Amino acid sequence: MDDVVTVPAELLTQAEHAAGFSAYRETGRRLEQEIGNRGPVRFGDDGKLHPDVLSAFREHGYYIFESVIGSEEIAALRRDANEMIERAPVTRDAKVDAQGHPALGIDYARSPYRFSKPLADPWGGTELLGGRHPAQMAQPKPEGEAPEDVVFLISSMCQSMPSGLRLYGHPHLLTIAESINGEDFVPFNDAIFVKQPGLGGSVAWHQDGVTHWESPEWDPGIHGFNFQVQLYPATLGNCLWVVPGSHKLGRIDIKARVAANGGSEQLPGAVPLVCEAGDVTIVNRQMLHGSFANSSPDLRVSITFGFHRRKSVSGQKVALSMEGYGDTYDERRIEERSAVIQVAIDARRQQYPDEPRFRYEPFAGREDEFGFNDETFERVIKDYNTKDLAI
Ligand SMILES: O=C(O)CCC(=O)C(=O)O
Repeated sequence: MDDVVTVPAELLTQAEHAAGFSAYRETGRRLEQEIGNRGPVRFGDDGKLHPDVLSAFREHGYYIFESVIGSEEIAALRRDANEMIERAPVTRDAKVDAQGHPALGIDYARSPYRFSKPLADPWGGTELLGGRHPAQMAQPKPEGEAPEDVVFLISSMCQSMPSGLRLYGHPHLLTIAESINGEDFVPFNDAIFVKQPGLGGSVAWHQDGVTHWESPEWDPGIHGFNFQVQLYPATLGNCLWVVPGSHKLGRIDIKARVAANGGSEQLPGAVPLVCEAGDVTIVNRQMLHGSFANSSPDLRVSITFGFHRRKSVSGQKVALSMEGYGDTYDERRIEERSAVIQVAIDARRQQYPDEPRFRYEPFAGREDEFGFNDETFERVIKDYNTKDLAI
């Protein structure tokens, strides 16, 4: 076998790291094709996500919807996302961007940017984010000159990207969220994963949820799900990997899984979520999932945002990156954060007046209070991510 990793992972070059994945990728791709959880968005006679798609999602914990976002909208999202990347602080503590202009977000309540070292794993093996990434991924050495820090994760898309706010009001995506989490579904958060070619860091294997593992009401959907909208193709070399069915297993001992796999990050049974630009994935937040250092030549930018059942969030203690932003998710907090959806629906209507508009039940009859305008930007959108509903 010519692609067995024979040098310690921390000493790998970028090229050795990439080459060490070829058999793993082939196996994963075959399994993904066997499962077949991909295709266009399909709705049933009731207007909700088609029951066959919903049950395939519930069975395997993920689904890839093909060609959901059209090329013009993808182009606008790319422009806005690129601008956010370009306007990032030039180093993680800087106040200016690479052009010497004030960096985007220095006046926001929460900085929109998270950085990693090139090809590094910023969370694996640390206590960050509730210690939910217990095993560190391989951190190969980048080829040639590499910057000290690279942008890894960007938040605040509904405030910073006009196209991001409109995406948040997309009728098909919101119908999917409603079909999975009920008419009173609520938002979680949003983040853009940026995996720059030859530089992008890894996201160590993890399960997202932290709140309900011991709950007597635990079930496979209790921690909600995330969308990822792909702005560029997600390739075998840079995509997100998931372990199908793992959302039903409860909390997984990830460290033990990696140890049982000889310490290798190439966990068996995983499938790669290979996508074209404009495809959208849904992934149950209880899935075991992660992505490897991007030693490939291809950029991945994945706009990630999630939704919950209202009852999973209501009255729960703040968690994950929201620690420090309130104590519990009370009715007022849920109302204020959910209002972003209603404003996004109207921002989308203004841009695409002929598209059917999603009716968000919690705000039915109150649409006029939440039209998109300067007043609602100040009241609802500005610093909305200080009210995220993370569990
Ligand atoms: O896209 C990635 O690389 C990581 C995504 C992820 O971990 C998440 O959505 O929770």
